[in-house]
Amino acid sequence: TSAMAQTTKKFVANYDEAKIPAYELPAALQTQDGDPVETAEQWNDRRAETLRLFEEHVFGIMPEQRNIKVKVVRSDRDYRPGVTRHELDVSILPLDASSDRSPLVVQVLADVPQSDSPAPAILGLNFQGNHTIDNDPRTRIPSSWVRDRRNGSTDGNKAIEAGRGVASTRWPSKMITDRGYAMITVYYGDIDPDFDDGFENGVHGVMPEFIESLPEDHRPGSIAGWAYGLSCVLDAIEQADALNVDATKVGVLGHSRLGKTSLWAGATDPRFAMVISNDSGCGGAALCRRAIGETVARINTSFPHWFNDAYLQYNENESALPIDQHQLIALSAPRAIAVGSATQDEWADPKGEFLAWQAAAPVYELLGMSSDDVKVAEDASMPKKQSVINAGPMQYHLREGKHDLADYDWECYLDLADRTLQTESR
Ligand code: GTR
Repeated sequence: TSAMAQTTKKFVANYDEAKIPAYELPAALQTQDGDPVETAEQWNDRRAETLRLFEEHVFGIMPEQRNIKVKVVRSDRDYRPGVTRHELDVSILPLDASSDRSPLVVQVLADVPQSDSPAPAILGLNFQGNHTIDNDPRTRIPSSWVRDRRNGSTDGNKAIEAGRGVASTRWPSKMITDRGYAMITVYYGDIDPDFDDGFENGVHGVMPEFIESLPEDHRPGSIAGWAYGLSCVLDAIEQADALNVDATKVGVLGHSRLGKTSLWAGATDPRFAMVISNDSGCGGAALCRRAIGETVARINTSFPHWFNDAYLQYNENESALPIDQHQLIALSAPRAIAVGSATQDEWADPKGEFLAWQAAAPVYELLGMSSDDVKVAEDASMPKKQSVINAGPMQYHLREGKHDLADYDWECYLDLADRTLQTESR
């Protein structure tokens, strides 16, 4: 019976390069009408077109307007010598100022090196709560939904004391502030809970009129919601002088589903000076058309709420997509971009991430990357483990090890920040 066929059809991931279907990537530098894109000005239009394609076919649409309020709720000077730990509340308010709907309150943690001049920063969402980044007993524990970890660090879907510090290896705050950067982090579930809630909760819940005004296929999934939240946090960084962070030098970082999110945040918000994708894989930096490891069909089955409904039509039909992921990377041009992969992370297709990074280089070239740097990017082959390719504002690295955000990854990202975010004033 067909019911039988459905229940027995299991997804088996392909990891064999020889079984990758023949494919051709969409040209980043050609309009949908087939016109070549040869100048920076023409790229402006092509960029807008590309952004719209990702909104309509992949992530969904969020409003251009944002309305936030920021309050500093804690400033712990010399949390470590020379570093202030701040906690902020960022309220995401309804777009219509006359609405009486309650705002969504997002908790931000920021470790900022003390200095006369505002610090550059790396902003990244975390998976388990700000209290999980170290053992600080004062850090607030989120009251929003968390994934039940079944390991004592949560109580069902509630975050608890026992979770303090459990994610500390991913957030090497001392390394970051020693190098002169602020580390700013937010629990992603404060912005939108990571389950299919039909737009009820989180940031979608603040703007029901907007969401209902969109065609159903274009309504925003969670990745679009999380990325919008990151823009709201950047608004807060701009507004909160007490933080002493330079909002023009903020890199946005994310791991895995949150790496998909940082790429989309970098695409939708050009104020992010640097964009960092760590092991982002399918829907992030990895080319969809290779269909190796996690595929569009698989991700739409496990996590349909991350994307819009239009994305479903590309299940086992990747070549029908009007874009591929090199164009998501290219939307960050000419800003600094880092793509990091890990050797044992085949599910995220390290090679597909590398090829997408490489295929974005022509857009960087059009926007001024030097021909020497273009040559480095275009001539490179997949690097060996624990090595880095630097081509102007573009960086790719392959870490040895599993799907994770590790010190080596951070070192690579901070090196790129040193090359691209720092100025004489510091
Ligand atoms: C996996 C998912 C990946 C990646 C990962 C993560 O289950 O298949 O796309 O996003 O979760 O976010 O850790």
